[in-house]
Amino acid sequence: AQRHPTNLPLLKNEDGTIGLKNRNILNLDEDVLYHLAFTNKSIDLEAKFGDVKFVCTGGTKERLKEFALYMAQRLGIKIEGDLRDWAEKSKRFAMYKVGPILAFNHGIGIPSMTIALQEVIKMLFYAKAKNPIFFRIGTCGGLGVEAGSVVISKWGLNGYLNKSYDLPVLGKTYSMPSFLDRRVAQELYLVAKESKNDFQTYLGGTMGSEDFYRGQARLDGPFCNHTKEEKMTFLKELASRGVKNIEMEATAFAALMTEAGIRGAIVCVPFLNRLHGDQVTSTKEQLTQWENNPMKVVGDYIVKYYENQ
Ligand code: R2B
Ligand code: URA
Repeated sequence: AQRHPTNLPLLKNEDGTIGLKNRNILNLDEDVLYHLAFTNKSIDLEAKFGDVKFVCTGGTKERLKEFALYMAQRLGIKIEGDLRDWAEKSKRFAMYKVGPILAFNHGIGIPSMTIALQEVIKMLFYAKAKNPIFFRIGTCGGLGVEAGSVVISKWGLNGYLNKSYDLPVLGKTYSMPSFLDRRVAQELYLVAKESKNDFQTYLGGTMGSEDFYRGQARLDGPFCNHTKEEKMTFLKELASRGVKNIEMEATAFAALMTEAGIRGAIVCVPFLNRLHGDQVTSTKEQLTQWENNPMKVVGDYIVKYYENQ
């Protein structure tokens, strides 16, 4: 595999704006951000998004809208009428902004997430946003950690047990390291501890799998070619390597943040402990309530940031 160079010069410009190394996009008259359904010319991106400081993403539109409204309330930002969905015409994704917070959904899995993420990175490049920090809030299966707790990721591990995001490019594997920003992860963990939440918070590795069923060693998919014993051996092997949870985007999120020179963090809530089963059996009400836990941790982090300004 072709290795991504780890000694990249810092991509960020001196003023904190995102520096992208792809010169091809500088030569475009107009850049169509197709999945967001706008271009760098159809919206004055610098005027509308130049002040973005925190970017939050996650699977569903509803959750990310809720996060935007939650942050408006926590930061005392008044919203008149319904919150504008900047990507409404796309139908696929939704994007909201309240004050310095940008929130968009990324769907399920690495390909959907990387499309949304790359277009938002370009958008913030055009907007000249300074030093934005990205968070993914999500759901996951826990490994030896209880449902309703919170796991902050240190790195992503792929299905071959490598800490990398491996993408076929022109017929060859392009392998990118998948470590998350250590400082933001540590700070989030400390903020969560200080907040004395009624849920536990863990810092650990995250497996980002390419499938919800066999790819996560489940026995309950329509297809299964492994035994219960093999599943348990695999999950215990993951746990012994420091993996605390399994979701479907961690490797690519970590790798693209690194490649863009942007600090990023992943904060997830386990919906079950995978050492005890495969099916998500809790009630919708319970799951919805648990989904507030990552929002609370990220919200506390952002509020603290402004308190310390
Ligand atoms: C967690 O939950 C989703 C699958 O149910 C996926 O997006 C993920 O990472
Ligand atoms: N999301 C996942 O990817 N896996 C789980 O087990 C639960 C939520």
